[in-house]
Amino acid sequence: IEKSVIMDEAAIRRALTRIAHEIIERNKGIEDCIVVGIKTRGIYLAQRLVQRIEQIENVKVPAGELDITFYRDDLQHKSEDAVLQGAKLPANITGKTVILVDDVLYTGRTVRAALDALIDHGRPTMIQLAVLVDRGHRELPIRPDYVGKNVPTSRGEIVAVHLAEVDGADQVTIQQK
Ligand code: 3GP
Ligand code: 5GP
Ligand code: MG
Repeated sequence: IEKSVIMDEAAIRRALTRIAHEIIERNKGIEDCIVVGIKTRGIYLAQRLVQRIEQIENVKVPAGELDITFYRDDLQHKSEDAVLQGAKLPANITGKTVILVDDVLYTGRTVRAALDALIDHGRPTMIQLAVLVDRGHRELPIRPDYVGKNVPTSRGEIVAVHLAEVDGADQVTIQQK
């Protein structure tokens, strides 16, 4: 099977540094912002963004986590509903800007479930979305505010995101299913 590297360690590092700056610029600082990572790899990407933003702005940034899974636990989830499994969110998200972070944006169903969970929890002033890879094929009217890399894919391809914290090294690859 042919597998090609679409982001190496440096590309991931630069994309996250750029997104950190974009987040700060868009929000005119980072006051009243919370960074929330989605399940496995989104959580580590969120942590890395928080580190960079804290370095640049010299303030503490609150972080949170959401665990969203599909009813049917396979990778051909296409149209299954995404549901919340668990959440670790700051006590009060009302009046805050929540920046959701995920590794790959595909149909948008995961983000929709994340929006549900956030809105159950309080009333954020604004919710923004940051993803490392947007691979297209949206099934819902959801778009990211910050994108590491736009990767046009066919439905038969798989984008594999490897992060040092989970996989031992940073790399994004694309391959046929
Ligand atoms: P993640 O938890 O870090 O996001 O869904 C479990 C893992 O399988 C995900 O890791 C994701 O990287 C990977 N994966 C690859 N292709 C798909 C897909 O089409 N759908 C889902 N839900 N996960 C996929
Ligand atoms: P969506 O709900 O937008 O279809 O899919 C988003 C979630 O599913 C992300 O959290 C992501 O981990 C996972 N996902 C969907 N497609 C892919 C893919 O091609 N590669 C990887 N790594 N994850 C995917
Ligand atoms: Mg993910």
